[in-house]
Amino acid sequence: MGTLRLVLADQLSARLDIRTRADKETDVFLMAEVAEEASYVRHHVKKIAFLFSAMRHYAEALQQAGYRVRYVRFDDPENTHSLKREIDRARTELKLSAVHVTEPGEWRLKEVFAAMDDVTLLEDNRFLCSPQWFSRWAEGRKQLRMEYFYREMRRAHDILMDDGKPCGGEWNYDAENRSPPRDGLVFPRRLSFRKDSITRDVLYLVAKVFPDNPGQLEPFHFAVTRSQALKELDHFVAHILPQFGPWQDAMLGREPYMYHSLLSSYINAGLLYPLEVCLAAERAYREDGAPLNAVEGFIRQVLGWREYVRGLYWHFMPDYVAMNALDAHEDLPWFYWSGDTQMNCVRTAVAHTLEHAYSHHIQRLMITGNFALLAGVDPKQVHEWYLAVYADAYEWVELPNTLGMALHADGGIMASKPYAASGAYINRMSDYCKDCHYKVEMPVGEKSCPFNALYWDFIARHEERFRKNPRLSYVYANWTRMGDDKQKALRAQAQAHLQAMREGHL
Ligand code: FAD
Ligand code: DLZ
Ligand code: SF4
Repeated sequence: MGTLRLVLADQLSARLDIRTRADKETDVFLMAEVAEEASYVRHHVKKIAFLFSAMRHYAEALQQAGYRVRYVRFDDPENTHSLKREIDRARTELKLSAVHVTEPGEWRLKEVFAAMDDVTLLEDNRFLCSPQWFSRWAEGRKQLRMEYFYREMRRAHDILMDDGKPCGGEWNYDAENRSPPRDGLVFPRRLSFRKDSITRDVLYLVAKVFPDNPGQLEPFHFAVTRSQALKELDHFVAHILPQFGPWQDAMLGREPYMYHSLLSSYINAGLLYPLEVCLAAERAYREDGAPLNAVEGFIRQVLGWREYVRGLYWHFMPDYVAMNALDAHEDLPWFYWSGDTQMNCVRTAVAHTLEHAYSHHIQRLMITGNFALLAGVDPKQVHEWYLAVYADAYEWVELPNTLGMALHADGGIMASKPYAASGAYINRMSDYCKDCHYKVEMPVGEKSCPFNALYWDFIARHEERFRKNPRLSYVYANWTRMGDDKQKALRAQAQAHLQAMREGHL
């Protein structure tokens, strides 16, 4: 008796057990483009197109390798548009009862599969840390700091280690990775992959079926097969990784990618394996002279942050999604969807997002995330925005980054202090402020940079919670030194900015 093997859009990996254990004679792979997955948030059109095209290419590769595949297209008239119903329809029509699925990346889907008869969940062995290992690590610790988790991962996987010690003698070169942008930086060209007939069909479909979803479909540069994604990895390692280090936190209006890898969509969808990505970076250090601060910084993101946020997600779900420790209730301003704001930093980050279904980490954290934090926007609405607009977004990775890292809504499980910053930080790390309607050096006044007053209002609003935090003591010392009049003026200015935000003219 054969098995039905469901492959989700973010499980396009030949090395998963679901594939290596398949019997070509008796088993059938099921892949389905369904409205339930395509519309549980208003996904960016590029995200949908990337995933549908990558799914269709993966199904074709499965068939070419001799497997039996049942592929349900979005516009197939029989499509029931739900994964559960598609499983049941396939079971009946193919007369197969046992179903195998790799653990999905979202709690809601895990619940769906867990409630079905005769569905077996297989471990997602692409990750370098299992949820069980993470929970054991987390047990009994007062603080779950990424840095300690990362060191364990380095040891366990023997990555960037020399005789049991970290390469270069330090675990972390973060301090060398925070340079502001400077004139004369040169940015290597990025790859763009030719659109074949599969991708062209998908682009046509998505334009027709999702006309009101956010984002632009064209230009469409994405890799949609494993071999293309491997080219993207090689290109990054050879031409961009050496510069990844110093300018990791820098932002430039004309450079949506800076020296970032653009690999997250491919790793998360399964076209690349996190381990091979880390090993490629390590090879560049050992064999090709790539600087250690760049290589370590990059590996820390993949082996450290990526695995750590997944561990947190499964450890704290389902409660995590409802956390709102800072009691934030403002509605998400419309300019997150339209980019229609006079704040040049936010406008640029949103414009990059709408064009590419991508923005780099510091734009996500210190521009759109920071603004939502300071303005007190409802975490659930912010979470849904991040989950919708980025091609690499699935709840396991997006939620801890949004709720924990950007919004501090988990009360500090993830970050020991909120990533709150005023305009001065944005001005130091970017070129946005010189072209802005607002004046970054002004604390109050109609044209004052909104990040300034909102920052101090945030500090004042949460004084009880944060005053005793040693990492914020200098901030509260400054706040106190300002005196009553200045404090009142800043807080009134913050209210004026918030009112403008609510009325749609910030
Ligand atoms: P690079 O800067 O080149 O980093 C290399 C790789 O490291 C990435 O490809 C990614 O796999 C990994 N990585 C780096 N930082 C993180 C991190 N904090 N968490 C997990 N992996 C990380 N990342 C997602 O993959 N999906 C998301 O939905 C997502 N949502 C985010 C939401 C917010 C509010 C914030 C602050 C961050 C979010 N991130 C998310 C993390 C990070 O911003 C992206 O992984 C990164 O911008 C992807 O671009 P890149 O591949 O060029 O990354
Ligand atoms: C994100 C997404 C979208 C847009 N569409 C599909 C789909 O049609 N079929 C499918 O199998 N998966 C899709 N996905 C990805 C799933 O939502 C993803 O597996 C979950 O978010 C869990 O990570
Ligand atoms: Fe952003 Fe303020 Fe700079 Fe304008 S002045 S770009 S709002 S930080």
